[in-house]
Amino acid sequence: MATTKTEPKLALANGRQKSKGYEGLTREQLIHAYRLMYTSRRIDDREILLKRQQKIFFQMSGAGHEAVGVAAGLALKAGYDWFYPYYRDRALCLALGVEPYQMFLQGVGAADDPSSGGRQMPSHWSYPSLHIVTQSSPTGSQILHAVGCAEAGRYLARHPKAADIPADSGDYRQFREVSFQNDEVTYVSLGDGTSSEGEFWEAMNAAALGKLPVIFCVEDNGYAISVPVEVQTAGGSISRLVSGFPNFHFEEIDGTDPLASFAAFQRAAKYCRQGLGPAFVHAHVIRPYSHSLSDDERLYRPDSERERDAQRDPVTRTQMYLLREGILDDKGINQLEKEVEAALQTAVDRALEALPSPPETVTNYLYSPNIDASSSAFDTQPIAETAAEGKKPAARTMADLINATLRDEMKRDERIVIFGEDVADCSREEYLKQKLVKGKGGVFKLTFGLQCEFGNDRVFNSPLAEAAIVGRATGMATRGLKPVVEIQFFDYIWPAMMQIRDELSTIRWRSNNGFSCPLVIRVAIGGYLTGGAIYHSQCGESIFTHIPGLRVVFPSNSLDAAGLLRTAIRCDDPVLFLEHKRLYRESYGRAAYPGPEYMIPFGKAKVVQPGTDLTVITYGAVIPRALQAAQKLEREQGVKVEIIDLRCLNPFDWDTMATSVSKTNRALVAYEDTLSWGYGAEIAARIADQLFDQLDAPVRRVAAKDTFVAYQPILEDAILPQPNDLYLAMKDLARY
Ligand SMILES: Cc1ncc(C[n+]2csc(CCOP(=O)(O)OP(=O)(O)O)c2C)c(N)n1
Ligand SMILES: [Mg+2]
Repeated sequence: MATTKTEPKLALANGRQKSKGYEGLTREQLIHAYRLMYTSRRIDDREILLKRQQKIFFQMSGAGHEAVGVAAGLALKAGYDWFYPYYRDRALCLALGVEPYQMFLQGVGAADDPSSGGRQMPSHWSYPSLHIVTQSSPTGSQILHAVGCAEAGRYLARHPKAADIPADSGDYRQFREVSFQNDEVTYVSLGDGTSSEGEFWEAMNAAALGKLPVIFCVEDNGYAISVPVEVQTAGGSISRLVSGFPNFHFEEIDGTDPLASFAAFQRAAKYCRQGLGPAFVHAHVIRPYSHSLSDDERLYRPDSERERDAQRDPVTRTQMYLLREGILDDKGINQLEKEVEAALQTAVDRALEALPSPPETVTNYLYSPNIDASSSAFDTQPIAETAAEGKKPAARTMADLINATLRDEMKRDERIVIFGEDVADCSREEYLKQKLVKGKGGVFKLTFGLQCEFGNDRVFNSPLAEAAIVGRATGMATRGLKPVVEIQFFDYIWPAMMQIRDELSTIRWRSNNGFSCPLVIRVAIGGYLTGGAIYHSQCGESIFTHIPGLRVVFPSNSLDAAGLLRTAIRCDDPVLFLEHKRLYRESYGRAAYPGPEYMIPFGKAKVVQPGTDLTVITYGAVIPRALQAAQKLEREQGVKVEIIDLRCLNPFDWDTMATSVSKTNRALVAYEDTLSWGYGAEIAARIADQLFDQLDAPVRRVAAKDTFVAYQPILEDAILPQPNDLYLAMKDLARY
């Protein structure tokens, strides 16, 4: 496909006079800008050809968006500011320093593709040294990361010591170099259609609340695939809709005009660098090459409309401008274009020779290659608390020890920030200072006292927006902070699911270890609450253990909670830390404070009761129920049940399970979640597969009924697995 032509008489920037200059750009910079724009368009043309020849496998063009992209690239600083572009930002990336060859390597999916090593589609940019942060494909999920990135920059400017890497810290910091600039800006772009996503509005709100230095750039080409803007955006103008957000600097520009765009970005960047707040640049652009190669816009756009767009083609407009201004003559233009063509030819030829990564590398970088949280480095002993003479140290609840662990770790590591709904003691700090209130510290009080001790820079309430909690945390973690965020109830984790499934867990893998975002999401989970009902009782851990790249931990007692939470915080992977609400203050499983260095490695189960006749594999709130059932069975029938507490669900401890089942020859898998397709189904399948010869009985499961948890306690009892259900299953299996 060729570059779209426009009428030479069309002026750039509405007839800007020569005497006005070039918005601070020199003539050489203008030529450079044109070279970048032309290169961008020609890379698209080349890729389209390569796709038709089946030499690359996907194509997404930046055509029509070149002027605004180059303008942003020239106004901002690669490797200094931070960039969360989207797939139309080819010209921006070229302006920031990405080479055409690297773009073709993306297309062929080469091992040497610096953005992903062949894992992510082309036009999904990721270049760590330029601060272009890895891109996924869901529309708009990068926007919250940009907010978190800006928050991290500001946090580090206020807490520069947090960037230090203590010698022998033994934790993720050893591998997380942190850099920041006091006046850095974070750029994030999106299409007009993407502004309909809820996360966009969550991000705008968070940026306005925090007066964060984020430039939001909406590249409005009037369509989201086939859906026109007036069907997408109420009133047809995103600028009008966002105009009420406080603290913003707003720009609405012709994004096909590089000079108007450059001037807008200069103003936006200045506003952000001064710390006045975020900026919103609404750039009207065109989309001359359909949505993608899989789309033919002639099916929904008449020629007349497409021709009107073509009149505003940024590449030809800029070319005409250079000619009219006498910056380049015909010969100069020809020469430049020839140089670009020759360079692209060489780049394509080289890229076509590049090799893919060997297939055996496909699981590399799902997790940190630097820190193995299952290793003995995370196996430390509790240090006995000193108690008054003749007295035993106090037995602490799981809630107490989680709170203590958070406090200890915050003292040790200034990169830790805690936020979520209601986690602060009191957002109106003056009430605390005047001692008018005691403070809340979470609906379960797990974060009580932390804001008072560490300040509201480090412990703060977020808006009620779960995607924003995880998305912002992901952006912060990408910069090297260690967010330990809270999702108030597991039942409400679902708005964050896109962030967890498509961002948090994929960032390291899809960027081929270029970026990572180790953080901890603490979530109150589970039922047995007598009155918790459908929306305060859910389990569903298997939905998360099904996600590669995410560690999932589920302790059943105080000591394990403390040891595993510390490992979660110090390790280098994203961790979902599931805290059973019913166990928070249970008398079962209380323990003395184990000291500030106590850790338990991931993937190490615990035999909570040894036995010889039957193995019960379980975790969480089923543990005390299984113990009760097993003790009854032993009392009544002398059956000795071995109970294994998995503690960590990904990774999980297969060896301990296999050793036990090989000894008892009988296995019962028990879990609180609904029976079908639950976590235990995988365990049961593995036992059947790998220990078939050892078994004297079928592998059985005890779990919740395949329904929701009801409010009425009698119904709740009938739905969730009870000690008696476990007892009957154990008895039956032991007899089999
Ligand atoms: C969450 C999500 N939903 C749907 C899609 C499929 N999709 C990809 S691009 C696109 C349209 C985006 O339009 P717009 O934001 O205007 O950007 P443009 O492509 O026009 O630059 C859609 C629906 C997706 N990638 N992600
Ligand atoms: Mg669009």
